[in-house]
Amino acid sequence: NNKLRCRTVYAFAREMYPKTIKHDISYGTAGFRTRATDLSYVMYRMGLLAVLRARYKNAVIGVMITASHNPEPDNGVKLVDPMGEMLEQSWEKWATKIANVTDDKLENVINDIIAEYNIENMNDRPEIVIGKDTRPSSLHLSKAVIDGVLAMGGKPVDYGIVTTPQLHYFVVCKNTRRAYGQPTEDGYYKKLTNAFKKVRGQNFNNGNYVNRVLYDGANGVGAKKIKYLKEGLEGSLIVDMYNDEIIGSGKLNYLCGADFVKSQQKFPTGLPQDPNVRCCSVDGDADRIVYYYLDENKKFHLMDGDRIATLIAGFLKEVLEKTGISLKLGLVQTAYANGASTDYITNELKVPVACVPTGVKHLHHKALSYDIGVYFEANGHGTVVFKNSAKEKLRTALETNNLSDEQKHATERLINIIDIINETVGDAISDMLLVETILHYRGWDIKDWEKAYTDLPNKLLKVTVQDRTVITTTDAERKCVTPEGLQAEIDAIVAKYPKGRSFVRPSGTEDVVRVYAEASTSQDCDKLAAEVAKKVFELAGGTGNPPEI
Ligand code: G16
Repeated sequence: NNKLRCRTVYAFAREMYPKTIKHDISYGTAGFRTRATDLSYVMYRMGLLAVLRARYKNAVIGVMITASHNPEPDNGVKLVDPMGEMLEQSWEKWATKIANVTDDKLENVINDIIAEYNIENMNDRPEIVIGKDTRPSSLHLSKAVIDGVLAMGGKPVDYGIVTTPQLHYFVVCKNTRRAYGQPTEDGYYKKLTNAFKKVRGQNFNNGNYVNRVLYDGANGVGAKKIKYLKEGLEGSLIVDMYNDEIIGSGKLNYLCGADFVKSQQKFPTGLPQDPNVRCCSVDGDADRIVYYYLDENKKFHLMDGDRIATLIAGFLKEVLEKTGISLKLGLVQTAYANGASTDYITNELKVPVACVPTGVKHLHHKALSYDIGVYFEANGHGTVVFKNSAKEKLRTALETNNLSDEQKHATERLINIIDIINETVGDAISDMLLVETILHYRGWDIKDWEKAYTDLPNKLLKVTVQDRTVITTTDAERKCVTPEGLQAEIDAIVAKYPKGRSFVRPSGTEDVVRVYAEASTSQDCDKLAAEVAKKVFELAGGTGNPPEI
């Protein structure tokens, strides 16, 4: 049986999905990501790997086909571990190995994995849950994953077009035997909307809060799926949806979506420019969200992941205090977090804050070390995770009936709010419901929200270099180790600008080096970013035109 299967695996690989690309790719920040035309064999092989991983873990594993914020011609794939986490780091090297090996050595790598992890149950047929975004290429790439799963003897469960966080949710539902929820799209919408409506109650508006938000779907899966959510909200929140072009229009993430709004710091195309109206944008696979508005003078104001994190952490801290129950709350950020937000969290909210490298896998992992961990990247990717013991403590406190009325209310509120949150991974749609819940609770409009602190002007630039791996970093990416001398140059430049801060790192999803800068004025910030970008270009082998200062 096994022999027959092996023959199928390798015959398929050679005949249907031959490795056509010579250069190596690696499993980066969010799996493999490159031009869609280069990915068929990688997808097939990820199907194989997913089955091995599922057999090893004795659990359902997920495969998501998406390139999220990247342009439409790109695509990508990431594996989802049993509890919704990104693929465990020690397996990333196997993913890279299996993707890069020549067709005739594929068998050897698979045997190496089986030997390394002592996978004995090679006849098991584990379920592999598969989802894809709206990219036209996703269709045939998901077929390649399915073929890989079948060839290795797994059972593909194809969810079709879904958001990345929905796929994570399905995996967790299946692995918890439905304790987390029903592993269906309908189950997902019902879980979120029922919890949302319960917390909101009958008064849809409160103080300055109005229950209407403009929603930019980035012409992607987030636009398709919000329609179902809206039905379940039954008017408790009015979501006016924009940017829902048909699949294959080439408009995905184009001049719209969370990545465009955050990195360009601009209002997206397609939404009405009404003053002081609360707007939000999600990205191409709906795992990131940012909020923003235009004021009376058409000035753009951004509420990014840092703002969302501080809104959530401030709220949780307050409600937690009201419960009288002692649980450790913490917040996790990356080096991209605006310095003003970190000051606010530390000095005003007095919530412990940690800094980790870019990539949800790092943030998620760190957040799990708190009873309640809030994590967000500045780009709007994040969620809240609760330890099981923390949930248990809240439920037990409620059951024992020793709470005052205020404590009881606060505890109930917190328990209901857990169900609005997709704890499995950052989820734009669930995050939107959480933000709306908190703004409603506080009676705030978007301007009230903005008052908490003032962002330092900041800038994100991309520099193209011959080989971005020449840049290596340490200290949660805040310091550059190689090329030698670059960090000293950055330090010297930064020292010239009040409240200046800058760092550089190779992107894990695009073939560029990212440069981040912040300073006390926007002029200084622009100059600082440009100077650092120029140094990167000079010392790290820049290509094309050097950045201008
Ligand atoms: C992915 C990761 C994020 C990361 C972003 C940019 O987001 O999931 O954690 O912040 O890429 O990463 P990099 O700067 O390394 O290119 P997404 O939404 O594109 O999947």
